[in-house]
Formats: sequence, C-alpha cells, structure tokens
Amino acid sequence: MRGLLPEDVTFPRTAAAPWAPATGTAQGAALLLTSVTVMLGEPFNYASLYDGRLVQNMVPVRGMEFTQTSQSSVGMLDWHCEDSFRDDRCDYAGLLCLRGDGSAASRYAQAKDVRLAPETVAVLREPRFHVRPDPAHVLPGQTPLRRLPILSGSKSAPEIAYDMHHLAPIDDADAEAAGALRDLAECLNKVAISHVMERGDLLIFDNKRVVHARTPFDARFDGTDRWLMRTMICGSALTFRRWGQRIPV
Ligand SMILES: O=C(O)CCC(=O)C(=O)O
Ligand SMILES: [Fe+2]
Repeated sequence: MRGLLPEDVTFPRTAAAPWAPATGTAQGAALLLTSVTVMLGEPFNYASLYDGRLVQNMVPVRGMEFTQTSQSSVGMLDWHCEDSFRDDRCDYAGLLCLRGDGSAASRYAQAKDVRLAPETVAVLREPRFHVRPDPAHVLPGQTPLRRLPILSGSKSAPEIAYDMHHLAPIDDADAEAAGALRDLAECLNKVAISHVMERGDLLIFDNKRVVHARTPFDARFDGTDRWLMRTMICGSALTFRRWGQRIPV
C-alpha cells in the first residue's frame, strides 16, 4: 500500500533504537500500522526482542552497521524469515516507512517461485537442518537449536523457514544438505523482487512463504536516517492464545 501517511504531517528525528517509544506524530504512525495489520490477526512481539515492544523501529544503530539485525546499515541484511528459530514465528510482518532511503532496497523472494531439481527439493523438505537463535533476541539461558525442514507444506503454496547466516545442516558431514542450501541461496537471488520503501509505504509479507533481505545504505546518525516501523502478526486469535506468552522471562 502507498500513501498511508498524510503529506502535511512532519515526523520527529529518526528513532535512535528499535525499542525507543513512539511519541507525537510517530505514535500516530505506530497506531496506523497496528490499525491496518490487526485486520490480519493479532499483532504481537516476543518478550526477548527489543523490549517486547509491539511496534519496533527498524533504524540504523551506531556500532551495529554490519550485524544481521534490523540495526544494520552499511552491511547487507541477508535473506531470512523473521524468527525462523521459533515454531511460533509470525504469520505476517508489516513494515511502515516514515523516512525512506534511496539506496536501501527491501528484497523479497517467494517460496513458490523457487525452481530447483526435484532431488534438491526433497532434501530441503527433510528435517536435516537446524537454526540458531536470531542475535537480536536477548534470551534467558541457552536455547536449543531448532531442527527443521527448509521447505514444507503443499507444492502450490510451499512454506519456507530460512536464515542464511544461522542455518546449517545438523550433520557437518552432510554434503548433500549443504549443497541443497547453496542451490537454494542462488535461486533466491534469481527470483528476488526489490522495492525501495518510500514515506507512507506499508509493506505486508507472508513470513511463512516469503524470505526477505535489505541492501546496504549509509547511516548518518543525525536524525534523518531511514526509519521503518514494524509489527509482527499472528494470523489467528486462536493460535495466538495457544502459544501464550512468547519466550517468558
Ligand atoms: O529494513 C528492512 O527493510 C527490513 C528489516 C528486517 O528485515 C528485519 O528487521 O528483520
Ligand atoms: Fe527481517
């Protein structure tokens, strides 16, 4: 969707951290984001992520330029789904742009567009992989690595769980699984679509069927940097209640 933010509204300086509370017109933007995304289900966050804030700022943070988190900037944020390390990851994520940056392209690839040899797909559909926790989470103690297949579900609308940096074959010696991951990474680049987010753009993606990434951009840390707000959505109120509190601390 485009043009969600009225042109005569001015926003404060770009938030300095993902967990910074939204005030004034920025709070209006956060309410707009939740008002639209609530139509898809229950907006939520994890207790362990960015202080558990329902609406988080996707902003560059000094010292985090090259991390694989939303706080990165000069470094590429590589292909991932939100929270692939969790069974209770969101069904959808919504990103509202308050301040764009012409060099930062959001990239998306749909699992249904992936074209791979049938043998490779068969390997990716087996639970031969594990994924480490996302470094943006502050977790209580050691989280066990989740075992998972990369692809699952129907052929016509396959699901994907993917994180380029935190995913590996369970068995280090499993060359077939490692090869399948390499083929998949190559294919994602081929089927990717790009979109440079502009002020007022709201992008909602299916986190179970789409992987996403963001290209590098320069951060100035002077209050004028790129600023997106994000919320994650659980697609059904019933499922939301079944999961209960996500990562109790
Ligand atoms: O900044 C973006 O376009 C996406 C950020 C993102 O993918 C994330 O925070 O996980
Ligand atoms: Fe992301």
